[in-house]
Amino acid sequence: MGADLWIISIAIFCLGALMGALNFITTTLDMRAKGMTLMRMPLTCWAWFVTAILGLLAFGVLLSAGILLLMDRNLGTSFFVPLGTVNGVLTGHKGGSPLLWQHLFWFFGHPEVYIAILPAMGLCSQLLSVFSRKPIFGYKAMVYAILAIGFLGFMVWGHHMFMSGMSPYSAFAFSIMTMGIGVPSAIKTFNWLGTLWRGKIRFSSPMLFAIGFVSLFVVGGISGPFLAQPVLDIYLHETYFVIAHFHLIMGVASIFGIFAATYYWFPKMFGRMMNEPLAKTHFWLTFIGAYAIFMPMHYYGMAGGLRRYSQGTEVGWINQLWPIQRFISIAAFVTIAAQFIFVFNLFWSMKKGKKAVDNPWEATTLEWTTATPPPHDNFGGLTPVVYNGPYEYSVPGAPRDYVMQTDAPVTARH
Ligand SMILES: [Cu+2]
Repeated sequence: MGADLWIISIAIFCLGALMGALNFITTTLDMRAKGMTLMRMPLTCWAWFVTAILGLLAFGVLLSAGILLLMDRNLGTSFFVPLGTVNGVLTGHKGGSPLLWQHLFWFFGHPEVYIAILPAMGLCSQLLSVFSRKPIFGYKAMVYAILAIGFLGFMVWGHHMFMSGMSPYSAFAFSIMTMGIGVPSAIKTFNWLGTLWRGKIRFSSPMLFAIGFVSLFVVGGISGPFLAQPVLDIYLHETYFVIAHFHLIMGVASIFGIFAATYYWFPKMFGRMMNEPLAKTHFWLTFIGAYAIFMPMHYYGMAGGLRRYSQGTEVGWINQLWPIQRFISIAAFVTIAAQFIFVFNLFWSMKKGKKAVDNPWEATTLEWTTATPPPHDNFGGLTPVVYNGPYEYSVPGAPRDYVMQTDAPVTARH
């Protein structure tokens, strides 16, 4: 029975993988026929592509783990139940491993971090190029860095389990792999800075959020290598240092991606511009607010402040740290309040915003070649033909400072 289930599961997996591969090949060939080769794809699309693969591989594991957990709770199995109790209630089964649950959960949980942030990385790369009026620095390096981050993301789940009694040798391997993710992340960061360098920067609201994303990504990411050291992680585990780290990078940085994308594509979606002064107020309050919330958390965590405790009044030294908590709470309320500016701007601009032209940001990618808002099926039945790469800004000899992907080729940069 067990062996049959294995064979059926593996057969279903192989069939799915085969269908996915066929779909990828036919779609790629279709795109090629219209000039859109993989290396002419905007980095936003590359990031979504890799995110989709991560989603396929990671969520399946979470789903399986969830089904096993439900069976443990309801059907009398014992995948994760070590002794005869579940939540303090005696059950008739035992012999499972809670560590198995941790492994399955984090095999999903770590790639999930990249599922949240890769799309923001892709679209912020795109925005930095558009609003610096420069080609993205190192397009191919950016693509390979996304692929490397996606691949390494599946190798490092054990860094969430240093405290589980893991062998120091395994911990060392997970630690080295985790440090390895720093390499493609640094490549991306330097390329973002290289894109900004000497650009004719336009500080429109999508660009502010894209730059804010880079800032938060660096500041949130830099504490990753600290936490990747088992010896430091054993001290910092369950402290607010961890909260500060992952909220900055996975929470706020990704949310900045969502805001950047909304301000950028709103005109295309609704045919109207969002209000810039409101957008900039929203940016500055959120940007300063995010730092005001999460920077003090690092100190609170290093001083030993623990997560998941509603009060620390019994413990003297936690009492002394209470003003930090109070400051964080006030900063959080102010930052949350600032989000109502965004909500108001969103709905107000749909009705009252100034009318948008087809290509308000003077960008090069395909969505800006079609009408605003786009016709049914996006291109009115005419699939555009692509002649250029996605980041042809300040091209020498071109009539404008940008060459759209559908324009006749001026240079053969890609
Ligand atoms: Cu992780």
